[in-house]
Parts: sequence; structure tokens; C-alpha cells
Amino acid sequence: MTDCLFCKIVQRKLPARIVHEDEKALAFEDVNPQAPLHVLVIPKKHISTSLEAAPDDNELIGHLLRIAAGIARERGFAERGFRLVMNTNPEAGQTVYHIHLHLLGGRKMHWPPG
Ligand code: DGP
Repeated sequence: MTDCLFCKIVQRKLPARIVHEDEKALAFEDVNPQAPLHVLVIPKKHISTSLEAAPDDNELIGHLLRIAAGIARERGFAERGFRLVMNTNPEAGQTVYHIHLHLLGGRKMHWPPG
């Protein structure tokens, strides 16, 4: 999608600190980190919110989760723990309308989240 920030990162029209790439997904450091580890995992395909994910995307969504867990494990957060979040629409705080899994770790997380 031409106007989408994260599609531009996929197409290398915008810079990002990429930590993982494969045929279907990209992971990069969040520009405004909320924890010592804050990586965004996205599908290369444009899906604007979790509500637009289709049955055909089941494998892709699972793939994003496994990439995030793999990065957490590689960075040493498996035992300590980490958080995976996907905000959907304004009240949840979604600001970029291309689905992304936030991988957060390296500090004590609060529950319920703010
Ligand atoms: P959300 O609020 O859930 O839609 O999260 C969007 C995240 O994207 C937010 O944590 C900041 C991050 N972000 C926004 N613009 C950029 C960018 O240009 N580059 C990178 N690396 N992250 C961005």
C-alpha cells in the first residue's frame, strides 16, 4: 500500500534497524522503544488491523508469533519473560495501520496494562 509507513519499510523506502527478514515477514527495532527490548514483527503483506486478518492469514499470523518468540529466545528473554501485544484501533492505541506484533522485554511489565 503506497501510503503505509510499514509497507515503505518493507520496500526499503524508509530506514529501519532490521533484526529479522524472511519471505513473508520483517522484524525491526521500534523507533520509540517502551522497554529495553522493543521489536515490531510485521507481515510483508499489508493487513491494516487484526480485524482484517482472513482465514488464509492463519499461518502468517502464527509465523509472526514464532518469529517474535524466537527473537526473545535469542536475546535471552525466554526464562525472564516478555510481552507480545497487537493493538487494534484507536482505543487500544494503534497508530500505524499495518498489523504489527510488539515484542517487549527487559523490564517488569504491569498488569492490567495501561
Ligand atoms: P501502535 O501504536 O501499536 O500502532 O505501534 C506503532 C509503533 O510503531 C510505535 O511503537 C512506534 C513505531 N513506529 C512508528 N513509526 C515508526 C518508524 O518509522 N520506524 C520504526 N522503526 N518504528 C516506528
